[in-house]
Amino acid sequence: MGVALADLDLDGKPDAVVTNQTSGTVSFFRNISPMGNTLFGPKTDMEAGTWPPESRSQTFDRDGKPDIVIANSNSNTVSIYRNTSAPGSIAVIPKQDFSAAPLPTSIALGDIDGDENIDIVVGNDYPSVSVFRNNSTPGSVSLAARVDYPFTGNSAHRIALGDVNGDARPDIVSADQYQNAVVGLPQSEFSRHHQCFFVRSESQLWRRNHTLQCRCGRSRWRRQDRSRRAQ
Ligand SMILES: [Ca+2]
Ligand SMILES: [Ca+2]
Ligand SMILES: [Ca+2]
Repeated sequence: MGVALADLDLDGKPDAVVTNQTSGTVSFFRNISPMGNTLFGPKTDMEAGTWPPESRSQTFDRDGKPDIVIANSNSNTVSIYRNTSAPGSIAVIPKQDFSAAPLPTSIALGDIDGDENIDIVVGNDYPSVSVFRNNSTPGSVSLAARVDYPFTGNSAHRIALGDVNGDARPDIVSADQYQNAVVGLPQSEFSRHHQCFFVRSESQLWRRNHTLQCRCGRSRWRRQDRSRRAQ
């Protein structure tokens, strides 16, 4: 089960979207809270894939209305619900499915290639990390074929985006569920710059490099590792 908050009907109040793994559905709750209280209206259920663990919200089609994306772990798909709500009423079109790598479990959203369209990054338990470049136009959601990246850990179970190495491009960081590790995947494929993978054991995160593979150029993270090892 996962939850995302987004003002779907643009009434100024964040609404809730919940994925239900057992039933394979997504529930939409409109926020009807009066000042000082928390109250959601009756849920509206939509069909999802099989065993959806996570949801995220962003405006994919640049129409100003936040859309919903979910990962379906057991059907190996990512689904997008395009938001067609009007103020006071939540409405989305039925899911639009995109083929994912095996066992997609986590989602992070960000503009990977700098074209101002929000892209979708999916962490897969198999393990790998997939990037779906957003090709949407206003009123229509479209994703390019996913690009899969190898993952040095056992499971890209929870991922996040951030500029880890200071090059002003979002990088991918994942918690590895089964290896007690953090795995970083600095962005490179779109910019043709460096690409590195590293794994550190959780208990020795800042003391000793556990595993390090680097396929190119300079890495601030690698320099940090060396300095730590010298201590
Ligand atoms: Ca709302
Ligand atoms: Ca939208
Ligand atoms: Ca983009």
